[in-house]
Order: sequence, then C-alpha cells, then structure tokens
Amino acid sequence: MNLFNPRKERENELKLMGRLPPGQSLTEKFPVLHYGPVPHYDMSQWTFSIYGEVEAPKQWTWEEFLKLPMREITMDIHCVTRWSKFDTRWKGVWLPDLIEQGIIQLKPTARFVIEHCEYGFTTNLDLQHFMKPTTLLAIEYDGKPLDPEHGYPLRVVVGATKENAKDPDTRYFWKGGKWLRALEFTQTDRPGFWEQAGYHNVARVWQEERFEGQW
Ligand SMILES: Nc1nc2c(c(=O)[nH]1)N[C@H]1C(S)=C(S)[C@@H](COP(=O)(O)O)O[C@H]1N2
Ligand SMILES: [Mo]
Repeated sequence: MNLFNPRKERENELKLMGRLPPGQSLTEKFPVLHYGPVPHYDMSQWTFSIYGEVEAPKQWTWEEFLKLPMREITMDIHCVTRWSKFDTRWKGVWLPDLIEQGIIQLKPTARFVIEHCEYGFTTNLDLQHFMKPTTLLAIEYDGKPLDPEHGYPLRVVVGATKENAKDPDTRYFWKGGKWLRALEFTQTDRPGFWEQAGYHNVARVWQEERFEGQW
C-alpha cells in the first residue's frame, strides 16, 4: 500500500517540471555539511577583502559591507551528497553590481575566482560563472541572517533560478564557500579544498560532475 507522502509527491512534481537533476532527491530540511569547526566572530574585528587581478585591492569592515548594493534571489540548490532544495531565498552582494558601480575594478587578466574562507578553506570558480545572476555573496537566508553553521556572516551561494532550472552550467552547492573572508581573482585556476580531495573541478550538476580521478 502506498501511503500519501507529501515529500515524494513534491519531488515527482519537480521532476516533471524538469527541476530535479539526475541522481538528486528533494529535501525540505537544510542539511549542514562542511569540514572542520564552525567559527564564531567578533564582528568588530571581521573584514572582507578583494585582491589579486584587480586594479586596487579593497577591504571592508562588516559595517561597510552592509552598505554595499544588495539584491535578493530565489534559487534551487543542489548538493553533491544528492539532496536538492528548491526555492531558497537569499539576499546579498552580486559581483557585477560592484563592478558596474565602480566599487571594484577587475584587470582584464582576471579569469578565475578563489573563495577564501575561515581556517584556510578555499573553493574555485571561473569568473564567468561568478558573474552569473545565480552567484551571490549572501548575508541572509529566508529573510534572516545566516545561521552560524550555514556560513554566518557571509557565504557564497550558487544555484539555479526556477525559470532557468535546467541551465547546464548550474554547479553543485559546495562551490559556495561558507564563512567567506576574501575573493582572490587569478589568471590561472587553482583547485580548492574539496577539489583537491577528488571532487570535480567544474562541478556541473546536470552532467553529474561529482568526482574525478581515483573514484
Ligand atoms: N568554509 C567552508 N565552506 C563550505 C564547505 C566547507 O567545508 N567549508 N563545504 C561545502 C560543501 S561540501 C557543501 S555541500 C556546502 C553545504 O552548505 P550548507 O551546510 O549550508 O548546507 O557548503 C560548502 N561550503
Ligand atoms: Mo558537499
């Protein structure tokens, strides 16, 4: 006998809509995944920096960061451990806004972005992906500041909009570093923490680029 299972029903709906990537299943929770401890901050000491292939390196305090232009975006997010979460609402800074408003200026040699997080954790994305409307430096989830275990005060989020759910360039959620402290722009790519541990360097969800090498 098949008892009514609202999660399974919703998952089927999403699959029919073409929003559930291969090998993924719907979660209504928000799982926590990371290596190492959750940092705790004295926000008067916190800074965020941008350096590397930029015309001038920049640093912001938390107070200054909050004055940067912010936008809201609702996205589907897909974890390599096979859960997907739909219609998640984020608020934060979008890199192209900083460029357009002259707050930062990239050198034409900038091609990759290294996210530097607390305790030396890094992850890497190509600049093109970082400039997509689905890559955000998020300070809020669902109308509230991030939970400490989800990256408070600042994390990168990557995903797909509902309208463009099947974008073949959608990346797995680990490309979103929690406890972000700096962005480094580089000429050449540099695999990050999970990428060096065998996760796929590009990590496109619809192609199931989960692992490479010795897996
Ligand atoms: N700083 C840091 N960020 C990280 C990680 C980590 O180990 N350290 N893990 C990544 C992985 S593997 C995933 S799946 C997502 C999980 O985000 P969540 O805990 O908010 O669900 O964070 C990513 N960001
Ligand atoms: Mo992950």
